[in-house]
Amino acid sequence: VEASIPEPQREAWTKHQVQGFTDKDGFEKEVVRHVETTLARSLYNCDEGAAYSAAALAFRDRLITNWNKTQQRQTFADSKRVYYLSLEFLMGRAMDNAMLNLGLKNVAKDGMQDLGFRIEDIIGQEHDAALGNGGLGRLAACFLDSLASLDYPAWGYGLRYRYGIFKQEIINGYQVEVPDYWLDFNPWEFPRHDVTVDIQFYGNVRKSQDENGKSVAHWEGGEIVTAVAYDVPIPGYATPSTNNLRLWSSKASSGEFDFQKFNNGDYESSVADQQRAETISAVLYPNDNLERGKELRLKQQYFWVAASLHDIVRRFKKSKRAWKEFPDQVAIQLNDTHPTLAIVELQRILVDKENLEWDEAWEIVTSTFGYTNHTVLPEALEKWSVGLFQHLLPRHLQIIYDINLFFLQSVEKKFPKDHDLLSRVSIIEESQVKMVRMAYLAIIGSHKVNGVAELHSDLIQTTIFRDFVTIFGADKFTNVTNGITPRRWLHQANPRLSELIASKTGGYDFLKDLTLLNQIEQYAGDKEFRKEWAEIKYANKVRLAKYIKSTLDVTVNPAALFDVQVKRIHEYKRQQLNIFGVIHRYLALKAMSPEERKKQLPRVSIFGGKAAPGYWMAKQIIHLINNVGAVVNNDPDIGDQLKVIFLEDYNVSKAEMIIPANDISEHISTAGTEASGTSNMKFVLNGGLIIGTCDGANIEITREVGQENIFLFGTLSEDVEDLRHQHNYSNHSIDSNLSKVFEAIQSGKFGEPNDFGAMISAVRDHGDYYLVSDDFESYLDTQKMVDTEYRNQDEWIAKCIRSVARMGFFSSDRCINEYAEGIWNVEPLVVKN
Ligand code: GPK
Repeated sequence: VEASIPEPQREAWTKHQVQGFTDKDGFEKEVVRHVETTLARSLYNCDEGAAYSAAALAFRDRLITNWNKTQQRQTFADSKRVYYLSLEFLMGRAMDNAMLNLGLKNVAKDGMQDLGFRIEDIIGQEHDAALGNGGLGRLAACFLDSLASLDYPAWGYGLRYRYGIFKQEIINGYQVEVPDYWLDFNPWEFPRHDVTVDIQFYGNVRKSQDENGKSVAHWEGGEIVTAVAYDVPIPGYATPSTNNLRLWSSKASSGEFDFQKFNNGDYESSVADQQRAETISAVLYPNDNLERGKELRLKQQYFWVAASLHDIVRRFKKSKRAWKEFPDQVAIQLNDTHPTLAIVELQRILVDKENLEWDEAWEIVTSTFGYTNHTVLPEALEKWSVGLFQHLLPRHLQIIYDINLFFLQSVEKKFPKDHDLLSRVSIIEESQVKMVRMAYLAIIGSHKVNGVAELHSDLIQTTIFRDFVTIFGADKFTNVTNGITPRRWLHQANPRLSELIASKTGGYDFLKDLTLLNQIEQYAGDKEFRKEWAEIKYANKVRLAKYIKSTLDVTVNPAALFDVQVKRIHEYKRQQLNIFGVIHRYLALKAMSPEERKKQLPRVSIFGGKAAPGYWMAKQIIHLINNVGAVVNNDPDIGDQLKVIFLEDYNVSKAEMIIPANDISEHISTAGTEASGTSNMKFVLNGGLIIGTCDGANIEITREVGQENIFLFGTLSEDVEDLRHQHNYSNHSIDSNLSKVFEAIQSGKFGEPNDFGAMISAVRDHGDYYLVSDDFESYLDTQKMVDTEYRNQDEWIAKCIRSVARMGFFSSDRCINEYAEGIWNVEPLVVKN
């Protein structure tokens, strides 16, 4: 590796090498220096915002020291690296995580106190980095934490959106979206104005012949947009390893800024061109489990994929290895189909730019990529019209046609004359408007395809991708059950619980090997331990109750059972089933005598989550929840017996406060629809029990914690299709409890009934696709069991302790190790301090 500084001058560099602070004094010195120089303020005008900024800058400097070491080590070792391509990274706040991963939180806490601030207030100043919608984006963030903590040489690649997921406001019970402009001050990124890639769009393809008579494609004309790298350091826990998340931002290329126009006085339109270029990375599409085929989205995808691949190839070429070694140096994981164009782009680079033969190039491509599927919902499977491709990426469309041709020829050879099969597996869907099926392209261009929980991986192999299992064999398809990082979701979100566990397991090793949690199982019967456990839970509930009081002015009793469902609002996730259950509970309470009512177990039903702005039904569900809350919470007959809370603007930092306060959490999707779920893992790890369906990772959670520690109900996935069929072809009957709920809504008790007409008829008149009516009775029965069991607090807490003890499997460390071994074939690379 070449160094820019010649040997004789390196001594000065070594002598002055930045070490970074290690103690309180060093930290304070850095904070004061940043307040007084970087921020140009002083002790006379340092508010909490400035104190946060300075502390964050101090930690950023500290991280970058480790980051430099890690990158140098990786460059020298030149071993295989993993590249995780994701359109979403839902990182949340960085500072608390950085402090904990570096083991410097106490240093910072004491230091800030010396300087006149409380660390919690300072942490609270940070704006979430919300570059994601929900589970898929948060999974990517947990993976980055695990990759660094396990010392894997890994890079994340994504887009630097100027606007992350919108901020949700609730106005008169309705969701209102407000833009999330989060880049005003972001100390966690390093702009790399020297790391740029020019990206081409539109234009046309000219073919010529080289000296050997081989046909060569030239993609010409069109427009150029420049990608600029912004690097975000990702610290591992209890290791100096600090990986890189590289986010691309778009700007007009300097060649593109039209000086002709400018000189002719057409200043406005030259600036407009500039803005058009910047639009590419301007905004995150706010859809979860839904694809809408917008041109700008495809532009985003190609922009990001092309810039990332250019970067990866540039790094590979430095090593001067032969192309066939590329897959020994590079593993690229596709987080859903969003980066599928990377397959086509690498083939294009190898064939058009590097002059490799098609077959040799294709062998390299397919050995490099792995594809993770995150959903079986048909409306979420990406398809792009051939026309749009032809217009935006003409050369890529040709390559897709060739990939498809060679693939179909191989299928034809193996399964002669099965024309139905050929049309079923063709990358091109021969519909009215021809479409490119991205999932098929991803499968054909990868060496492994995985689902994210056992049931989900089985389902993709037996339903949406079954023809591909026939063609490629079952070995190409695998399962990697999702996981979560225990650093953020236990240690950071629930420090007291983490401390209690550490006190019984001999320190914090469990944060690196979560299976060590099994050592706390022996304390499930220990009175003293249970008492401490219950105190921590209660304190977490008090904290949430205070937050509810301050934001919604509703008083909730922390002794009540806290029942939480927070996640994106979607019909398949069935928040409607939950709120119908709440209405049923309310009606039942109203029908009781006051004495009887008092004997019931008090409950707080807590909801939260965003609806995609264009998802009308999801917005109606939010509206109904809020209307029910307005009635129930103000009904003097009800008092503490039932409260219904909708928490505005659910995001990562709110999750860190809400999840530790749960007694019960709801994961009640229609069986077969939730690929995995990851909040189910977070809730149990924080000492709550689940009410859930046999879906996604709920099934494996049951296997781990034991059937007696989870409240399962509802239709099984193998019965879903038959039930749907029955709904459509026979009279679909609604049981009396659900009918009464509908009647109450239609009576106008919860606001204008017409607002909720469509929600009711979806169940009653339009086939009840999500099986709300089928599962309603068993849902109510199971909630009754929850009430009964909660009354026995000793046994309840014992169940929670046993469950936490058995959650080791769900660490994202286990999950990343499975990817590393089974898909990427990469080894950790230890960085010395
Ligand atoms: C799946 F397809 C998608 C999507 O567009 N967005 C998203 O968040 C989620 N997901 C699944 O819905 C979850 O079940 C799963 O746990 C998560 O991805 C991570 O795999």
